[in-house]
Amino acid sequence: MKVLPRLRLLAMAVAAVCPLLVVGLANATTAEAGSCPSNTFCLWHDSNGNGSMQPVTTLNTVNMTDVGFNDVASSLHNNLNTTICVFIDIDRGGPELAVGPGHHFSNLSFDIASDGKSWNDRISSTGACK
Ligand SMILES: [Ca+2]
Repeated sequence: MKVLPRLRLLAMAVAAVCPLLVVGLANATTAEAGSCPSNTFCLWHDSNGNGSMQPVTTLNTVNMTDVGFNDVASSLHNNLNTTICVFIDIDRGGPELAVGPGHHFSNLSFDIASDGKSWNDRISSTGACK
């Protein structure tokens, strides 16, 4: 038979091509770092808008202890149309940092509070400035 060698060759070719090429799409659905919704003040766990994000949509006092975000924020973006303040202590206590509309702080470890220490991982409440 003349066909057999050809079939064998074809079988070998198919076997060589067959190993599956799995294309990695792991990062395709990752949210863009630093995106903050409109009419929202955003606090992020990490610098440059990375890590988990805590949204705040009111100038009323929000204690970070109540929302599970106490002393962890490392970057901010104010997408409200008004200035909002963050505070070292709950109930708008301690030093405050005013964040104007459209302003962001990409790394709070570079921003020093009135007590001489950086703002990184210390914010405990947000609300109207005093
Ligand atoms: Ca604090």
